[in-house]
Amino acid sequence: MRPEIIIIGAGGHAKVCIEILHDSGNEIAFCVAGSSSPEHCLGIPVLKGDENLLRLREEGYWKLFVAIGSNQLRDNLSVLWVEKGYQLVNAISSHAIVSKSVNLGNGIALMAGSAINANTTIRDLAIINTGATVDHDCSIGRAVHIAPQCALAGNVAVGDRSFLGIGSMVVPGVSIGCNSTVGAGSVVLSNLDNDSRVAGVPARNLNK
Ligand code: JB3
Repeated sequence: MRPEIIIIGAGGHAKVCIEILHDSGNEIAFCVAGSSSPEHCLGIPVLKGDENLLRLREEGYWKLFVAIGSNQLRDNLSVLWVEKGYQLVNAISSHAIVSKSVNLGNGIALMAGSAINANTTIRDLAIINTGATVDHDCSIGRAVHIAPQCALAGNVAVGDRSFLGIGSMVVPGVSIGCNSTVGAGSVVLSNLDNDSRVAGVPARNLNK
């Protein structure tokens, strides 16, 4: 079995995750990305085409990090490749502050300056991006992306694959449904259904 990590993706998100994984002592063998990708991503060779993931698995690689910002694509690719025998690792910056009572899944990215407070749950494939804060007793769903500088107060729930844009804020106790989008800089004051699209201060529904 090979100890080096395979990264899916070779774009901006992959660069940040590669640095975090390197800084925490991991070796990375290859990125696997689309046909128009560069030859290298921060010095890591890029293999083009997902057939490479099958070959690498047969060669004994098993640690995988899916470094793709799109929530739906990150979720789909993870399901596919975990079924083929890969295991998802976490990329947790040494500059993230994570309470010891936080419950973390797999395949998660916690960027520099993020802070996760007591008794919060972060499910598989979530991204808590640079400088975002998630306070006590929150529940962050699978393949959620909390963009840079967001602020979630206590007891906030965010459903699977939802996206909170840069600098958005959520007041205490609010629940955001699955597959929802909160525009940059919004302030969410009340619960949101699944598939919501909101923006503004206070956040208003864009679906209507
Ligand atoms: O906002 C911040 C701080 N970061 C954003 C991040 C969360 O999401 C960033 O600014 C971007 O908006 C986005 O970063 P990402 O996902 O790296 O986007 P991009 O630079 O477009 O790179 C996408 C990568 O995924 C490329 O290398 C594609 O080739 C690769 N890709 C897309 N589909 C795929 C597939 N790779 C594989 N192996 N298989 C696919 O199906």
